Amino acid sequence: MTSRDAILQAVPAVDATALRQSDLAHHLHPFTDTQALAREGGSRIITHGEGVYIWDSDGNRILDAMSGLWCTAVGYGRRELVAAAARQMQDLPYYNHFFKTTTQPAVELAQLLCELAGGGLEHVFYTNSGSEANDTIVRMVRHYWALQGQPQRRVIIGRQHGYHGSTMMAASLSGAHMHTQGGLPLPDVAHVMAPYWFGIGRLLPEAPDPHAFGLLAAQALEDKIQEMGADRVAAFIAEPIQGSGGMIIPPQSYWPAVQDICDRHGILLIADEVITGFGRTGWWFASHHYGIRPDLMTVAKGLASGYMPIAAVLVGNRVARTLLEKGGEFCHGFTTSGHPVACAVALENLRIIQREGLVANAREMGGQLAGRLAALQDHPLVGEVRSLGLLAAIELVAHKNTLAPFAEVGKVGQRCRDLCFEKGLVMRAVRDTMIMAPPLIIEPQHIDELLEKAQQVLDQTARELGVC
Ligand code: PXG
Repeated sequence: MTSRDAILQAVPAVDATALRQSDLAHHLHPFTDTQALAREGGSRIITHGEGVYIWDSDGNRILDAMSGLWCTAVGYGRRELVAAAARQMQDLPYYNHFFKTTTQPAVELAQLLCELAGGGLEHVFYTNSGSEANDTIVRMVRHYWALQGQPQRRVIIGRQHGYHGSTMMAASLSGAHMHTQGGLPLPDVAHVMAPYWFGIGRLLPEAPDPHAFGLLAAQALEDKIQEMGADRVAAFIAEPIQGSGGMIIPPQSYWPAVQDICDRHGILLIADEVITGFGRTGWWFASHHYGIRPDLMTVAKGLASGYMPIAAVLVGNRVARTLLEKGGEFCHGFTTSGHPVACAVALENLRIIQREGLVANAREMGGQLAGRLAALQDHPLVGEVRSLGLLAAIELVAHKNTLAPFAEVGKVGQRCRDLCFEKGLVMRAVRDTMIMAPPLIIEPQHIDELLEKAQQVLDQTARELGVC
């Protein structure tokens, strides 16, 4: 019996129709229009996964080129992670780290995280989600500046198209698309443009090429700092590559210029590596690739490959020393911060990434993915393809010659996304950009399957639009 058959046998049969009805009746989904979902008959029920594949309740096998939600670095069905969780649950299913207590997995994981990150990031604060981690950072850096005798340094600068989470502060730090509900953004948050060449820079006469645009986008940060007053700005937060904003890979000129601006103004640089961390770009962290020296870093998702909810703030020496030496008690923490089972699973997950050389695999497979994507460049719907490691995007355009976007933004992307699912492939649409972030365990035959299916879906979308 293959391991897949064993899994299928172990999966209890579900009454899909009843489950879907109950889901519609009782389960409020994130970022979902329930009325529209009901019209389509409800949610697809995902029953199990193995390797790079997931299965739905109709028995369809689907290549998950999004790693769930950018999470499953080591793929689905890893027995080592199940064993690590079971062991820890047996020994100590829960304890907290509040009142002079600690647990072994939390300590070991913190040490490993600091070793992997390097660059003076030598302290770890645990949270349960990336959103909580970014909220934590804001409290931490404002406390840091108060301890430095500069309590007026409260402003955090984020970027348009940024995504830092859904809690009040994390959503405030995110781009304007996250401010339409709930009375956001909170005060003392500002935003600058994204280094998005295809979507923005290409259309600006003052930016003749990506290099010049990278410098211009960095200059927008300097301008904003001057506008706010440098002595009021606490930190700049940014994803090295903007993931859910549309896989925005900045021009090479961008990050060195941003680093220089933060250094010159003494502003803390926060790298949100929730998506880009743990090998996704072919480097342990995208900061290593770009030469970014963050003062603080947020990690989540790939940290435990999504098997457990866990995230962390990695704190550099500049901030940590002040907090430790002068800060007293940091009045912040969650009941399940550094949950021992989540830490044990994360630890084993990182050891798998190390043991199996998955960072190198991401780089190698990323090279193959880039090569295969380049062949799509001639497709009548494709305006641009771009990738770094196992992060990739295909920009769909209405007019190949002018690269003009579709009049109704997002409709074609959604259609393309739905067709992908029908063909047995998960890609995600951001506006009309198709994005992918497959598991780091991906092999050449999966890249072939991914690109064949993507090609078929693009062809069908083009046929429906009457463009080929
Ligand atoms: N930072 C980044 C860069 C993220 O991508 C968060 C923080 C927040 O993490 P939590 O664990 O609080 O969700 C994220 C999350 C999407 C999508 O559709 C992306 C995320 C979450 C939900 C949907 O691409 N990223």
